[in-house]
Amino acid sequence: LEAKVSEDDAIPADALAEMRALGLFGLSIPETYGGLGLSMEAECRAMFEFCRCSPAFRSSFGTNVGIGSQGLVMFGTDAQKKRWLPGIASGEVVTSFALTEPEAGSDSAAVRTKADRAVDHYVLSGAKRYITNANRASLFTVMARTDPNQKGGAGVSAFLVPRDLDGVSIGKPEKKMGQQGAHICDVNFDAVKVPIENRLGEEGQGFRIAMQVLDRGRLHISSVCVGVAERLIEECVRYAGERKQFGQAIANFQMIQAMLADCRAEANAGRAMVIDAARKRDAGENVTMEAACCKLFCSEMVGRVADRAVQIFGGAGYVADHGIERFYRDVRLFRIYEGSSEIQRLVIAREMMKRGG
Ligand code: COS
Repeated sequence: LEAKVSEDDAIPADALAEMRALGLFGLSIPETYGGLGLSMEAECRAMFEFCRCSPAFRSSFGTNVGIGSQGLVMFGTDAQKKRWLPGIASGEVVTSFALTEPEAGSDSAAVRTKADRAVDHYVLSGAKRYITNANRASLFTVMARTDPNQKGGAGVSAFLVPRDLDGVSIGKPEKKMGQQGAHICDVNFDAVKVPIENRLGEEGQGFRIAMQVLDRGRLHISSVCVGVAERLIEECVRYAGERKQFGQAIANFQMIQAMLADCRAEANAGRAMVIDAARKRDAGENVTMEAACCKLFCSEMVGRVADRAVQIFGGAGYVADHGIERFYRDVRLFRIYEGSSEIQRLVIAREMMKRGG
């Protein structure tokens, strides 16, 4: 289906239904609420396997498993969890994470969307940008400023905002470089009345909630990068064995072998890093630095693997028929979303200063 999904910019409804039936939307949702309740390590291992296909498929359930649900899983009240998690786990409710704004990308503490407190609700106003799955979502986790006197993260709170509240509107999906079939849109809030019981955590905790959700999300994305790298390596080994030049398979040439070997060594390193960090998170350790290391290394690693894949396939890698150029475009996003490589380096260095190494 990969070529069709890319061509149509949509995943067919029956494939989505099959993914729901497999439990993919609820991998990380606790079993009490109808999910599979996988550990971080198990979730990452599932992604190593699942992501041997076009990343657009993962994106369809990725927000439910990760950034769209984990604020609720980690910081929600029992009532909030009972209300929403079963629908998220089954895939009936698609979730989305609304942090980024036109003027708040890497500097995510600069959000301007505001939530003014009234008697029994907040009035939410502002604009969010490049929000994954916004066009399919029925529930948003929204970070908004509740204290205009606090400039940074301290004035930000998190809210669970159902799509059907008056004043919520969604822009058209953006035309993108890759990952067709996965959509990002603007989301606008025009004086939306959000009930007080929809606030996630306390007032002023929203930025920290977002950061903790992203720590986890960055591990998830790293495992996605490993899965995609495995697929590309498989394609490269197959093609290098089949393609003949100078009277023999190009796999016999040492310059091709060097590229294959570099791909294998780096993918293995990425896999080992992810498993190690996931195990630490499962053991209750703080993995802010480890998750950022994984995201930095794995997203750059899959970029190098995709680049070598185009080189090994040569002209065939550049034309659309083999799908290699599609992966080359798809993987570029991994170095940008859920924190760019530059932000990962910054997070790593800050944690090193705190930990003394
Ligand atoms: N876990 C828990 N708390 C965290 C945290 C984490 N991972 N990261 C930061 N915090 C806390 C800090 O401890 C600090 O708390 P105090 O004010 O009590 O000291 C507070 O949050 C503010 O942190 P900091 O001063 O580090 O914030 P900065 O504005 O300097 O920004 C970066 C931090 C740049 C790391 C953050 O804005 C970031 O990750 N940006 C990228 C965002 C991103 O990934 N966007 C992608 C879109 S979402 S798909």
